[in-house]
Amino acid sequence: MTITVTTPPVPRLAPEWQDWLASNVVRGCSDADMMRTMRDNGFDEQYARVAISVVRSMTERVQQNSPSLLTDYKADRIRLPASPRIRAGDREVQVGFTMSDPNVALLIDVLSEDECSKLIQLSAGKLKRSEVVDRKTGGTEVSNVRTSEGTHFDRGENAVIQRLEQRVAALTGVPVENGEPVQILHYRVGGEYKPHHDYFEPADPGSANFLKTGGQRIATFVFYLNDVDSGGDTVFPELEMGVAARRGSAVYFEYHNVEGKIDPRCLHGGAPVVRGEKWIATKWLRIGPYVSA
Ligand SMILES: O=C(O)CCC(=O)C(=O)O
Repeated sequence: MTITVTTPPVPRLAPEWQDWLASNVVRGCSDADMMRTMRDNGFDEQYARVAISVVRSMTERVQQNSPSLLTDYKADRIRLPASPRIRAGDREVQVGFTMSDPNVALLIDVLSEDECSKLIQLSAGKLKRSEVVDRKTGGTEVSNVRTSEGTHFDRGENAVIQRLEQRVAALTGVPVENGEPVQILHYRVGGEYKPHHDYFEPADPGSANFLKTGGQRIATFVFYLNDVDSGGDTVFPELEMGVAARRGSAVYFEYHNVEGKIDPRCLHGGAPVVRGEKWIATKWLRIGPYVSA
């Protein structure tokens, strides 16, 4: 008699996790750190160990043979479909304009009036002075560069956030898991966010700490939750362009050029509010799955 032993197929590691492991190896992360994150995300320990060792050995070989392949993320073209009206999951969205080099788009009616009001209402009681990244230490600090108050919602925290995240994923093709928690910001008269970059500057000593949780940022959505009476545009000084805050619309921009290099022309800021107030929701997208530290 012949006994055939069959072993169940080993599930394939999702491409996002392969990318996440590879980018961590490139950054010099230890196996123990990667293991901890995979375990926290429900991976079996033995499976995670094998996955880390396979991706590490493949990545190190590529690193030796063609180092340029691993250095950067490449934005070939804007991650949004080219059409005046596009489907964003459960909602049809109007495209106000798109530009490439660098990739920027204005999206109209991405959030309904009710959704905007709900996000404001849910945030109102829990706002704290906003902070900025400390580029030396990898911590955060209060600074006059950013004079807003803010709070955040964890991924999937409520129904409006879930819809927003699904729309972002449908528009960009970037998985929900690669999104940072939605930040809600409130600016009063005079409140502003001086021009800055949202990516973590590779040369800064503090960046390594932020890169641990999903790799480099690749794109931003700024959703406008109210109309601002005067001022408060999102400004792009290098592009000589400003986007007015209009309830329900969003400006989307990416940070990498067609050569896969970070393009500093995505410099942007929130101009001072002159009259009224400004509420926005910011969503940053990472190259790999984001797991908060
Ligand atoms: O306030 C704005 O319009 C821009 C906000 C911003 O730059 C950010 O949150 O990174």
